[in-house]
Amino acid sequence: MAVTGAKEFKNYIGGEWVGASSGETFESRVPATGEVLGSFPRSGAEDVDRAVAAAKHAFEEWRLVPAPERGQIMLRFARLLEDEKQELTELMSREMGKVLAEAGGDVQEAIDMSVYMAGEGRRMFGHTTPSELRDKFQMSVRMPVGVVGAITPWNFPIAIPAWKLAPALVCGNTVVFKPAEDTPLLAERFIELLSESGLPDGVVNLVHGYGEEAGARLVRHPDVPIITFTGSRETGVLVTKNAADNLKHVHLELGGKNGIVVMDDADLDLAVEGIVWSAFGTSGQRCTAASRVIAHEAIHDELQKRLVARAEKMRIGPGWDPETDLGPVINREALDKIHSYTEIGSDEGAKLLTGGEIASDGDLGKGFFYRPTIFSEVEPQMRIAQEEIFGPTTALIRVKDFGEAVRVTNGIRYGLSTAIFTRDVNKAFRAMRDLASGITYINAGTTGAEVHLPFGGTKDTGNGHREAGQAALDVFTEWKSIYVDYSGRLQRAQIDNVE
Ligand code: UN1
Repeated sequence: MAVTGAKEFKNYIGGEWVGASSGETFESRVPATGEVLGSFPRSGAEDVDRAVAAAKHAFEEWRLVPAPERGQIMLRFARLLEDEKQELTELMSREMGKVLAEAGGDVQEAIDMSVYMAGEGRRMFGHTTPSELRDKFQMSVRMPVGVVGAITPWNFPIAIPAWKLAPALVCGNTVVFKPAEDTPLLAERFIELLSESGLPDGVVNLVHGYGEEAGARLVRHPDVPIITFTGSRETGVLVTKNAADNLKHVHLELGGKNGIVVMDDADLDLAVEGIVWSAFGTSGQRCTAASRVIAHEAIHDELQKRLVARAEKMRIGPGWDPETDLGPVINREALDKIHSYTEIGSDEGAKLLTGGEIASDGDLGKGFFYRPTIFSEVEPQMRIAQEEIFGPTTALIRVKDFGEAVRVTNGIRYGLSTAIFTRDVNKAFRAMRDLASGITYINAGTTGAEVHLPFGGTKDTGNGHREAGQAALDVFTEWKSIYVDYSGRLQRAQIDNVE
């Protein structure tokens, strides 16, 4: 793939490509090699303010565009993404680092979400309901809220912006988008295609920069009534606090410490496939990644043996190489954090079975590569079993029975995704009921959510909202109840129909 070189990219505000008012920039680098992909505006409050003003202005007209027409634009966007899928996939394998198959899946998820939300343009159902009074009609309808501030992470650089922007726009909101500073080039391509699909100027605005600068201003801006944020728990708390002064709607998708239960009656081959895919896919950098395996004692040792054998066969390399199983992690800071958890786990008394080191042979030394890492003899309260590592590290915890498996799986602060491998239908149904998470998989790993079901988690994974599916509409609209009295006289609810 052609390298873009150190080209300078811009923000997109009110339909124009403009630099940061400070003139400052930051660089995007390839995590596999360190090569520079381009430089981007390091935006500050002034740039955010201009973008919000453009979005606020555009809202007045956009909210009046019929929703099916807004949906049509989303459908065109989906088609443009389809046309550019190969290019975006290759670019993602460079800028974010994930392997080609997964990068293609990321783009596909954005296509699927855009198609789904295009259809919402013709649904977006409200309710009609009888009145307690004669000659009176009533209904509830969904109304757009205004300017949405969307702050997205680097791990799904095309899919997550689509999860947020597609429903926000179809619902009639306008958007100021602050993408992760690790994947700005993909965000820029995303916005180029979105604007090409026919959105009027100002409906979508892109402001590059750092969370503490551009992101913080967006969160505090009084003309931005909704913030949708995907990222760490710590930042989610900060976003909530800073948005509180303006009583904003805050939609959060935060961390996970997802567990896969493997019962004594499980299909072990299938369980191994599911664990390897969920623990090491995307180098463990999914909030749905399986960073704990809760194994029944009867199959624990056999499972451990097979997992280690599989992990040791994984080929580490750049994402764009079709031979690669495990790509780099996003940056130096992430690599250091992941490695620090190997030290923490060993100090806590867990047993390092494989991996646990930075991979730096040959060209790998230029990038940020970590070997797939498995710990055993992990106790449920250890930090490696409680804290989100966001890397290719998983912890095996031994349990005696189903009850203990459920207690251990649930014994964490997060509640995003859980999974169980079992052939016992009774245990499967109990797991569906008892595993405390927004998503539960039966006989599959913890990753791989589809776009038309609610996505999100319980406990510290969020604040009760869900994205994707119909649930996304609840984030991006407000209900309005409308009463129409055609009796020609003043009828008083709760009074005139009471004898
Ligand atoms: C995330 O890691 O933030 O279910 C999203 C999955 C993907 C989405 C993950 N469809 O793993």
